Amino acid sequence: MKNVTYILLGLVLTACSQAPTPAQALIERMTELSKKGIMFGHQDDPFYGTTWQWEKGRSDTYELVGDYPGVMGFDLGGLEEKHDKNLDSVPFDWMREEAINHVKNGGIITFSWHPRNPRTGSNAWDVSDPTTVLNILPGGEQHELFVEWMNDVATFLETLVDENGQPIPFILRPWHEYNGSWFWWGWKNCTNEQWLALWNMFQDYMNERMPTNIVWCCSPNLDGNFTTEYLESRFPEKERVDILGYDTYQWGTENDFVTQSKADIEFLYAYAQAHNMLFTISECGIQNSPVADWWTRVFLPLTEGKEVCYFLPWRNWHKEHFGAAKGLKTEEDFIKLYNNPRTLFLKDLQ
Ligand code: BMA
Repeated sequence: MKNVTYILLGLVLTACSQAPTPAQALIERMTELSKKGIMFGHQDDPFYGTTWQWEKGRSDTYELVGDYPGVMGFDLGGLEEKHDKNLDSVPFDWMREEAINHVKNGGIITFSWHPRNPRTGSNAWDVSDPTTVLNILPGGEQHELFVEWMNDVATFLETLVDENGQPIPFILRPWHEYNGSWFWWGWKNCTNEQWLALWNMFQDYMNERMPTNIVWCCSPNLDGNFTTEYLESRFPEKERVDILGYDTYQWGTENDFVTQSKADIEFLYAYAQAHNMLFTISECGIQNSPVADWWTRVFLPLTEGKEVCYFLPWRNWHKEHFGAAKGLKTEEDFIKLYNNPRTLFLKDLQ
C-alpha cells in the first residue's frame, strides 16, 4: 500500500512538474488551431483604420465583418528611445492594454521590432553602415547601448501579465525579412555569422528575462529562390525557432507574386514540417486594395491544403493599408473570406 502511495505521489509530482509553460501551451494551441483553419491576423487593428485614427473601441475588421482578428500584431520600435509611442505613433500604454485584453478574450498576440539603427541613430531602414551589426555584438562600440535597448524592450514585454500577475504568452519575431537588404540587419548589411550572433544574443537575453512565455518566430521575406542550403546559410539553430514565418507582399505583378509565393510556401512549409516548427504568413497584403477579389482568388489559394497558423496583413494606415475595411474595393471579397469556413477569427477561438 505504502509503495502504491509513493508511486501515485510520484506520478502526481511528475505530472505537475511537466505542466506546460505559457509558451508551450500557446504552441500546442496553435498546432491544434492550424489543423482547423487559418487565423486572420492584423497589425495595429485597434488603433487606427483607413479613415480614422486613435478612436478607442474601433476596428476596421470588426466594422466590416462583426468579428475581430484572431491574431493581433504590434510593433515595439521606439521603446529603445524611451519614447512613450512607437514609430507609428501607437502609445505603448495603449498597446499593452490591447495586447492583454486580446489574450484575455482568447486571441493571440505577436510583436515585431523595427529598432533604430544603433550605430547611426537613424531608422531601421538606414543601411549606410555595414558595421552596424558587428558593432552591437559583444566587444563592439555600440554593444552597451544595444544591451540597454534590449533592456527597454524586455522591461515593456515583462508587463504583459494576466489578472494574477502571471506572464501571458506572445510571439516574438525579431530581425525579420533578413534575406532582403532594406533593414540594417538585412542580407547585404551583415555577414551570416553576425546575423546569427545577433539572433542568439537577443534571444538569450529575452529568454533569460522571460523564460516561460515567448514563442519565437523567424521570418524570411518573399524570395522565389529558397533552397535548404540558402535558407540554412542564415538561420537560427532549429531548436531556437518555434514558428517559421514568411512575409509576402504583392508589390509587382500578380503573376510574379503568385509564382514566387507558391514556390516559397511549398519550400518553407515542408521545411517547417520536417523540423517540428509551425508555419505562418507573418506579414502579407497588397497595398491599398487595388484588386477586388485579391483575398479569395489570389491570396487564400496559396495556403490551400496546408496547416498555416495565421496570415497577418499589415497595418491600415490611411496612406498605406493592407487589411480590409468598409468602403474598400475588396469589401465584398473580404466578407466572403470571413465566411469561408477555413478562416478563423476571434469568435472561432473563444
Ligand atoms: C513598415 C511600414 C512603416 C512602418 C513599419 C512598422 O512596413 O508600414 O510605415 O513604420 O512597417 O510598422
